[in-house]
Amino acid sequence: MLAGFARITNPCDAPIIITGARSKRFADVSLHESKIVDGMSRMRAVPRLTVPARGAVSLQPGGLHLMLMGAQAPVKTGDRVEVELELEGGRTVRAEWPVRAAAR
Ligand SMILES: [Cu+2]
Repeated sequence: MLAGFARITNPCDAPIIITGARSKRFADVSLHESKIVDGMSRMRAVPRLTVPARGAVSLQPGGLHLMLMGAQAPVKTGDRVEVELELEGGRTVRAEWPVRAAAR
């Protein structure tokens, strides 16, 4: 299981809405948000993520992140994982994420 973090910027005059994500290298990719509930970190799925017009959204530890599950092959530090973000309206945006060692 891997988590993906990034800053997503939207240079357009209209908001963009991310409705999903996929990667050839993982069986399942989803948007999650971590929240502290009763002192415990909990994750929930985020079905729609709005990136405001001329704004940005940060995927970061303890907050929004991409959850990558079911790797088709072992993923090593230094690999680059290609992820496609699905946008409302049917467009997709491709991004490449370098794999880093997990913080412990
Ligand atoms: Cu998660």
